[in-house]
Amino acid sequence: MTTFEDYYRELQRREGFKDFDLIAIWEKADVQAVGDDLAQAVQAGGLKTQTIPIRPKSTNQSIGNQVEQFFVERIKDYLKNFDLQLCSGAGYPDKQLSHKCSGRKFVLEVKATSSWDASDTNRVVLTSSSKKLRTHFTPPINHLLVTICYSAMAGQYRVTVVRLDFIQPVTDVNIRLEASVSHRILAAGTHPSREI
Ligand SMILES: [Ca+2]
Repeated sequence: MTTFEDYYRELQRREGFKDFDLIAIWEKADVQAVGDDLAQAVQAGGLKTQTIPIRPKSTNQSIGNQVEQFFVERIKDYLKNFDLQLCSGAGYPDKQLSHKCSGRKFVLEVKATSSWDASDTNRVVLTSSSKKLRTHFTPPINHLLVTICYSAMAGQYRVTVVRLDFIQPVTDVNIRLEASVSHRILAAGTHPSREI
C-alpha cells in the first residue's frame, strides 16, 4: 500500500508537473467545524427520514446517482457555515465545500453505497489525475470523502448512515496503473492496422 501523499508525488512526476502540495493535514478544528455543520444539516434537513424518490426500474448504479443527487441538493439548503458546490468538469473531486466566512475551499468527493461494510474490499476510486486539484484549489488542500449509505425497505429508499472520512496525507490508498488508447492514438500509431 501507498500513502495518498506518496501517490500524489508519483502522479505529478508522471504528469510532468512540479511537486505541488495537493494534500494537507486536517487541523482538528476544521474536522470539527466541517463535521458539525454536516451533522446538523443532516438532522435539520431530515435527510435520514425523507423518502428518496427513485425512478422505477433504475439500475444499481443509477440508484446510487439518484441518492447522491438527492442528498447533495437537499443538504445544501441546511448547511450554515459552508457552501456545497459542484466542482465543474470531469474527474476528482466532484464537489467542493466553501467556508462562507473565509472562502476557504475543501475538496469533497461524494459516493453513495447500499451499505457500509468494514470488510468490503471493492475499489472506491478517488482520482487518477491532479488536473482539477491544481486548477480549482490552492494549498493547504484538505480532502473529505462522504459516503452516503442507503437502504430500501418495501420499495422506499432512505439514507441510513452518512460517513465522513477526513483523508490525511498518510491515509493508505491502492494504486492501479492503467493503460488506455484512443482512436487518435491508434490512428497515429505505427503498428499494423487494417479496416475491413
Ligand atoms: Ca460522486
